[in-house]
Amino acid sequence: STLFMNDRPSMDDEDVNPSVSPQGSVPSSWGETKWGDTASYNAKKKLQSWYQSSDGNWELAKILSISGNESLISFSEGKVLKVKSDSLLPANPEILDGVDDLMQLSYLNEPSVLYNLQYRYDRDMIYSKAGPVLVAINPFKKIPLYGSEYIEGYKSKSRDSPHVYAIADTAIREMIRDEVNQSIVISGESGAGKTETAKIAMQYLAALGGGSGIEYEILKTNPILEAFGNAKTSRNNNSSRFGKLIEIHFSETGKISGAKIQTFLLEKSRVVQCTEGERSYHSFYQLCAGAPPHLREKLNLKSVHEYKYLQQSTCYSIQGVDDAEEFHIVVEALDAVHVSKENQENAFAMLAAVLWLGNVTFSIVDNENHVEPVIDEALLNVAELIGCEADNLKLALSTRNMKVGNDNIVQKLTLAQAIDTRDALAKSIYSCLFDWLVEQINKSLAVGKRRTGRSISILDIYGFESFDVNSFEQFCINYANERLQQHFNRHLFKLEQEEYIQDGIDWAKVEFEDNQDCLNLYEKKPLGLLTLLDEESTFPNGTDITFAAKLKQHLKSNSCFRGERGKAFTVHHYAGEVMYDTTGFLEKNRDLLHLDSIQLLSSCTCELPQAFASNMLSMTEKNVLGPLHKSGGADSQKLSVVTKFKGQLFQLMQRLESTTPHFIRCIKPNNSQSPGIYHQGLVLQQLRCCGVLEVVRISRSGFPTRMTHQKFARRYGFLLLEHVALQDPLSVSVAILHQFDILPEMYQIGYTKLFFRTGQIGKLEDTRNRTLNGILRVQSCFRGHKA
Ligand code: AD9
Ligand code: MG
Repeated sequence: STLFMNDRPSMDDEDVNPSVSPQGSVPSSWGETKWGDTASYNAKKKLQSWYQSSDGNWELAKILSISGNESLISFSEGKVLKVKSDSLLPANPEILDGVDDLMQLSYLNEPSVLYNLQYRYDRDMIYSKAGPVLVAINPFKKIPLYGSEYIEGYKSKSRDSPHVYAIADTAIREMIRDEVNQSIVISGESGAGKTETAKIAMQYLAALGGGSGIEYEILKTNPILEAFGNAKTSRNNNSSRFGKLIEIHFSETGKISGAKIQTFLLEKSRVVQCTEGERSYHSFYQLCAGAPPHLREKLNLKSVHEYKYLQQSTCYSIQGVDDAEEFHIVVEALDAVHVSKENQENAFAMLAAVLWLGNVTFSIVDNENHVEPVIDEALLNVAELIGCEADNLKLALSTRNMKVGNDNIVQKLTLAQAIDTRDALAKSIYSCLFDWLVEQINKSLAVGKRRTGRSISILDIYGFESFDVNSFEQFCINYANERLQQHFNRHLFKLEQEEYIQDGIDWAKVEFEDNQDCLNLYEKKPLGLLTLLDEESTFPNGTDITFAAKLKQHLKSNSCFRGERGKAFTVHHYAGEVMYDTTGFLEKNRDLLHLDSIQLLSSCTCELPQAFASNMLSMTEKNVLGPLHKSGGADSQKLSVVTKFKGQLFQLMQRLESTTPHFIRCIKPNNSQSPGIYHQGLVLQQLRCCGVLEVVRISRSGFPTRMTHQKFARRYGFLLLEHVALQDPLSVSVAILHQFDILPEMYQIGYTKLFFRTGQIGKLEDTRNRTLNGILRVQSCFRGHKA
């Protein structure tokens, strides 16, 4: 796709503009080359340049002399090299080292941007602006940028360097000023720092909107959701395995009145299956390590090493994390959101039940390989923890009731079927428990009846993932990230351009990466990845192999798709290529829980299993295989996991579309989760795929601030020294622009709106606020006198 902007930078411009261009001013010389383009730089003697060494890293060098196409360059350590002139890129003058906003760079090439971010990163300035977008580079260590002193600083505007607090502050101000709901959309790869960033934003909102005590509860939702929804992966020791949108509501007076959390697709498979080096959900390890003696006894808890589900990976602990201590933090948090002690124990009992279910074993009971669970400690513990007869549990795990014609038949299960049934039960109990917790939290945070105010939503989903082996979970996670990337593109590129065109503004084209093709690959009907997956999932004879074959047959001509050998296929995502292994795709997409299992839960004497069962029956009726169906899930009416997920994502996007978005891009500087290591190639790849540089280009040449003539006149008209009352809004607007000496190149007047370059409106807002405060002071003085 193309994007339009005015002032196409000239490639011939040789002069470096050495003056720091303050926000809002337009550098007279762009001197930039195309993003990623290493050619077309007119080398000049004595200039600082970037030279890409054989390891791919960029180094600063000075041009000593030029002859023909070749330049002699010297490095700071004294080395001299003869290179092709067109392999050099211009570097910015030193005075621009470490600027706050990439918009201020005279040269906006890859090495300059990388260097600027690294310069700041080395000095613990992990936040930078890329036009309207906040770039956050994960420090992987504690840095002293947070807490009340900083919050106060951003609130009072005595601090203004890029920060999550500054973004949160803008969101609050714009919510109040424009009376529009806001959103803070955080994206980035797995381990880039999204969840931490979301918490930092919440901290700021809680501090500014606090007072009622509800802000404390809101902050306490984090340890709970992280305990039950995060796990150690090979990418991130605290990886979110669910997506989360938290909507924080404010009253008219700007105080928090409540909040609502929505979660997306928890990775269930982790409960029963875990890769080497990773862990299952934190909650299991925390419970086993931290439960007090009476609870240990009541739940028959053992150490983590005794549970088969946890034994699949030999990793039981995380460096620097004390699971027992975390357990106490979670309990405290559960107290804070008013989950009763009784309910807390009920919830922990469900965790224990899941762990013991994993230890249930089977033995063959006839010569047709049918099995029954062994009646041992594990089975008896599960029965006790969920509150059912051991015999009923045994039946549910070894038989299946089916209706054939008018007859009810009881089918015995083979070992593989029994294990599937057991694991499906464990997964359902866990995911129901997770949903139940979210429900409890939402009850506690519920917005009061007077829902008059506005809200700020914070979106933190699982980041883009690419492992050695990628399965159904990555397939869904990366799909969600594609949707989010499109939202980003739409707001920063497409809508921007459309508005210029509509309002008759001068502009010229600029390219940006569009990911519509990849979304089409997923969503197109009837031949997209999702429909093909659903179709195959409903075929009784469909297997992962037939699914893979079908993909190859129908999608081979799609440029974002590549069939691989065997059961694999590759998708070309905006963030890179990912090869998926279709093993388990169909089963995970069907996500069946047999009616026998649900009936078992509903017959339990304990409260939670009953609640889970009725929830499952009411909400996912279609996902249940009951006696009505023959076998295997041949019912095409069932709502599959991807279909449900797609629906959720569409809804999410709709909700976000009704808000003013603020974007934060988290960047992971290395793959080893270590502080102080800045891997240029890795950072570059992330900057490239999320379009950060194009955003800077647009912002620098575009007019990011806009207001209708009417609104502008209404808002600032009273500041006019000469009264132009009763005049049309456009004349009033023009008078204001003149009075404040706004330079002609700093704005454009469209048919319906005024468009401003960055920073221009700030001057007006400041004067307005000062004047208004003055008026308020006079008024309160006046009232004081009267009283
Ligand atoms: V995933 O997609 O959920 O796998 P995230 O959420 O992007 O991922 P997360 O916020 O969990 O990453 O950050 C990973 C780790 O980086 C954290 O556990 C911290 O140890 C570290 N981190 C991230 N941001 C900061 C920060 N601002 N200050 C200090 C940080 N450490
Ligand atoms: Mg996360």
